[in-house]
Amino acid sequence: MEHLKIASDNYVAFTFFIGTMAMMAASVFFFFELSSTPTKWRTSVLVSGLITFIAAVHYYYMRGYNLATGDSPTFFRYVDWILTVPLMCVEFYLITKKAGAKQGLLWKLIFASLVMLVTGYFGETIYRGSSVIWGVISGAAYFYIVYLVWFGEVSQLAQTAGAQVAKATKTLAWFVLVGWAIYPLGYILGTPGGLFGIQLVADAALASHYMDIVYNVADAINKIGFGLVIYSLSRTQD
Ligand SMILES: *C/C=C(C)/C=C/C=C(C)/C=C/C1=C(C)CCCC1(C)C
Repeated sequence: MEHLKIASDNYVAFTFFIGTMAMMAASVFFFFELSSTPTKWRTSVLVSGLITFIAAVHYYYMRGYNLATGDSPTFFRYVDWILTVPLMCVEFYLITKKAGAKQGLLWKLIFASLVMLVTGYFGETIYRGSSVIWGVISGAAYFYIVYLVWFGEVSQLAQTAGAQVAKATKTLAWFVLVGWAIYPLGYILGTPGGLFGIQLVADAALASHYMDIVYNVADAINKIGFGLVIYSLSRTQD
């Protein structure tokens, strides 16, 4: 086996390693806490663990890929997101289900998240030259999700699902509005002319390094933080 050296100022590799470990630790935590979780919250906490577990496996691969090639693991990144973001939509559905959430709402959220991610993938890979257009379409799908969780069905249902569910949903809505908004920043930094034709980082290699750091930090906040909100909801009286 070859031993690869990591420079002490290689922050990209650093965040991939920390990301892997943090996702693993969070998964162990959520899975072990399941046995002491009230039955009605068990599926929600299980899904929190699945989200960080899927991310842990992908981070393990992304870490190795980045270490071996120095490149951005765009493919693994998007496979991870395509599996985990719909699961975050499932979380919204599960906690509002008792207040009457229909499956139609779940499909709306999942569909919007897939449009957001597939168009983002196009902009980062096959159609890099038109990353602005794809970014805008992806952004529209993102704002639709923001709308659903802040003003639409999700928020309306949460109001009638008890004080604790309402509070948790509001916190999760903040994650979507602020935490998820970090991703388009990474996209703008990493794609050519990402900000409506303005190239923020001229050096392409450097641009993709910045993008990875931004995505890695965002993933840790959004996957582990999101899961912990669900976990604390499971420890309330609601
Ligand atoms: C665990 C992973 C999560 C929560 C990933 C979320 C990803 C996004 C919210 C990505 C959004 C994007 C845009 C809104 C526009 C540019 C392209 C994307 C895909 C980076």
